[in-house]
Amino acid sequence: MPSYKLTYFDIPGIAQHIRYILSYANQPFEDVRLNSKEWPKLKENYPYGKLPIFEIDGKVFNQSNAIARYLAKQYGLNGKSDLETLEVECLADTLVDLRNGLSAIFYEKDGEKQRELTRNLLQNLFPTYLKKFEEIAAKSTSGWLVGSQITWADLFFASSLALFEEKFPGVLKSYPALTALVEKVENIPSIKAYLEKHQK
Ligand SMILES: N[C@@H](CCC(=O)N[C@@H](CS)C(=O)NCC(=O)O)C(=O)O
Repeated sequence: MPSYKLTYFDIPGIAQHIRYILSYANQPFEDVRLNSKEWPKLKENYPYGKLPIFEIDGKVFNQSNAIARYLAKQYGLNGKSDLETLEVECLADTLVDLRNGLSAIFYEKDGEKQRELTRNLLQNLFPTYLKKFEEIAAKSTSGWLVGSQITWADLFFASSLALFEEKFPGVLKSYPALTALVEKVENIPSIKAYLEKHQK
């Protein structure tokens, strides 16, 4: 069995779904969390100066969703057909579009611009994207976003939506199907055990 090591900061951020996928599969992995205060000194040691990175038997890979897709495939979390996989990918990439609206706020140094980005996130991006995601989740008969079984899209959505709610409490309150998805994922025994150990 290969050895897996995930390196990121000590936050959910853009690595939480990778941790969820590995935990869901009961796959042992080294969960390395760097101190963000020390990051400027460490940055040059990492490809492109960015995290997360994922090591498989010492070989280094970057890009969170390339890593997530690879692992999802190993564990059968990629949809049951090519068409389902396409649905999963479309949802994941659309979620990245929304999440970029959140990260832009954290990268913006100018206070006024930051407030404008936050306004745009709360008044435009969240309502537009979450309404559509809610419709998709509400239509599901399985309780999962795509098809009849869990995919990494569910793990990606649940971890990201929980992060949105943590940053902007109440943001999910008008979206019961999305809230139910977060709860359903957080109650999967292996995910629950992971969250109890690391966060909650
Ligand atoms: N598209 C990349 C984005 C990587 C990225 O921007 N990572 C951020 C953390 S969320 C980072 O390393 N920031 C530290 C820096 O740029 O110095 C991915 O999905 O992995």
